[in-house]
Amino acid sequence: MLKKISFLLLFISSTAWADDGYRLWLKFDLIKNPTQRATYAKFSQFIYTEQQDAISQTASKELQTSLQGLLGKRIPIAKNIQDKKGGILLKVSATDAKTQALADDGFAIYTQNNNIVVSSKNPSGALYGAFALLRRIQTGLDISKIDIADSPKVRLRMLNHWDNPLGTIERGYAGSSLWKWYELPEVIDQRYIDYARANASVGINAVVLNNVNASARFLTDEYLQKVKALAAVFRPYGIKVFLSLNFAAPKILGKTKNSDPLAPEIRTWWNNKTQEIYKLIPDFGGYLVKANSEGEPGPQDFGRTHADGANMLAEALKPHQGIVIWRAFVYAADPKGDRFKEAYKDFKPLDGTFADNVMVQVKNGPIDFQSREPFHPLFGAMPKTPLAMEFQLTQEYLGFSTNLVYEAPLFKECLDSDTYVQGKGSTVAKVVDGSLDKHTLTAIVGVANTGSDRNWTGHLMSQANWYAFGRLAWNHALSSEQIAEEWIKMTLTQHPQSVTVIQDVMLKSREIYVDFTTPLGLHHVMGQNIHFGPEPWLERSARPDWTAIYYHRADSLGLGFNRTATGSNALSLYSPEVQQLWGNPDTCPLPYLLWFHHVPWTKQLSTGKSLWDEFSSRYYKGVASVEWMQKQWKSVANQIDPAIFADVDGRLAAQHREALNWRDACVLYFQQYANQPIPAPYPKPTRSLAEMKKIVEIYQLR
Ligand code: BDP
Repeated sequence: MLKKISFLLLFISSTAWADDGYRLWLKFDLIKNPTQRATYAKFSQFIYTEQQDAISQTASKELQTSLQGLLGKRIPIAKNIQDKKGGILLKVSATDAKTQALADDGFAIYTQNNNIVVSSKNPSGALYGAFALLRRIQTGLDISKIDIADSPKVRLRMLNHWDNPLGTIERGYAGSSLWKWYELPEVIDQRYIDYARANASVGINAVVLNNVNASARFLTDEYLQKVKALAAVFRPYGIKVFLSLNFAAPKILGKTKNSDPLAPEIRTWWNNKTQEIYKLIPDFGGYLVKANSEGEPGPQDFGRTHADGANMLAEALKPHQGIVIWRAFVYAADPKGDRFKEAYKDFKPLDGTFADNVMVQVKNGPIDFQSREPFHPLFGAMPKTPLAMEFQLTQEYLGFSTNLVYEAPLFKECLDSDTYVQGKGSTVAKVVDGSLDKHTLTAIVGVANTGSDRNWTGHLMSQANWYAFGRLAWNHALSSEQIAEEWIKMTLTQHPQSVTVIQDVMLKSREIYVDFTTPLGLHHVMGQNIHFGPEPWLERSARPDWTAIYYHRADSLGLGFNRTATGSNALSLYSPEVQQLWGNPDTCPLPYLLWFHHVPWTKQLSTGKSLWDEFSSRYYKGVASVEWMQKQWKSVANQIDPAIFADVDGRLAAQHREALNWRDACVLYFQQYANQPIPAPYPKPTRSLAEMKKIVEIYQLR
């Protein structure tokens, strides 16, 4: 009997709950409160649009199915409006007074004659407006007197997939590639459509399908047919497709003598290839290029510059309105140099020499997507070149898919940083959105964290990073708090107290991760190759700037990389105001301290503690904070779907285990140099440094 009851309970709970996370923030479940439902229903009697284009049709279809879910009734698509009231009108018009001031893709939503009007200049605007209206309903906001206008701050809101032709993903932690290359172009997986919906719902309008370490195979007819099929799925959602290219493709595919960008034969090859692509995909976006970086081919192989390479491709794309996005992630291996300065050295002199359909894509920080980096010194240093911001959503350096790290605060910290290049307020965001130097070609890019895992991102909480990225790429002025709140309410729960608890955990999560891995500006001490776990003792690698000791420079005197005038002087790449802010170890904000200074272990910091005491305490605090996150999460158990609850709960336990590894490894390793005891009240690790090294060695086994 007992067995039967428990089976029944299991059955009920798995039908009523058991959310596998597939629906992301687009759940559209029935609004439970009937009064609230009725207020929304008043404005959802019908949907009407005059537009016949595919994107507007998507907008009205999305409204229809989503509202049906939320309100529990079918909403008709009206053939005309005549005197109808109580509906939603999608209006695309460049002359509507409300749309005059909007940018492309922007929308206005207002009430008129008892209807809600979503008005925009182009069909994509209608789609984004429709999702914005739905978001208001999903999060329980009033729409009865709605009157809003919203425009994206940048033109390209783009995901970069690092996906390979055989289905693996470089730095992917959520399964294999979403793109089932072998099945394409014949089989169209429903996931492609759901992926496009999710992107459109947050305003993402461009996608690079393949890894920046690009296989030339993507430029063959075999793969271009597959790309064409994906482009057709994404088109009705307002998403353009781009490809990463291999700079040596002419030689690899065309058997040319070389791939010299100034050789007429090579230019012709690219012109022809580009024409071939546009014949298949008339709205193809363009090329993303990683050149002369980490072994990838590039123009420097032929004594040419990055601009020579980019401009050759720009010329091929120009007649088709395509663009080149050329990455600035380059760094020569110089054991005496400072990797921090490499990209600046290569790119700054090229400012003003790029064709007008070229953008240079710069990572948020000068090294490589660490948990905290100062903003990249190229921001503000190339006023004549449109710079795209590259963030990384996939958690390569943020604990893969077992660590809860909400990335919005990391993105915001960079975007809100002041470059001072045109005086106070010259933020990185203003460089990127074009307002500082009057650029209209603008982009914010995120390296995708999606994969074939049922819940898309491995860690369910990492869905929030995809969501936050889209929202911030649309409007970098939004706060991390607001974005978290929206996401939680749409994805996890609307229970007010639980929303607050989860939001608090999310907002603190990045700082907690920094504390138990790389506090006070320590960087690049992770396990080599796989970039997981601690390996601060790493002394030898294929390149000096892939070791840990290159960055932390620990010795008996102190810790940190001196980048002031007495050291590498990387600080000199910034404006005088920034140099002043970070240049003095007494006043440098603690989060950046070890990025710029070699600090004596005994130096007293602004916290009142010595460097060693503060530094080692952070690891203990970090671990304790993970325990706090676990406790907070358990406290909302009753308000969260049990399957999601259990999954996140398990991942938090894994995070705790990993945090202990980081703590013990780093504290014991650096203690050898500091030569001081672990500060009270913290206990000495029970494991030895030798044991920690063994644990991490195993991480590196293949
Ligand atoms: C590093 C990754 C490497 C990428 C490279 C890049 O470790 O896999 O190829 O960045 O951005 O973070 O090109």
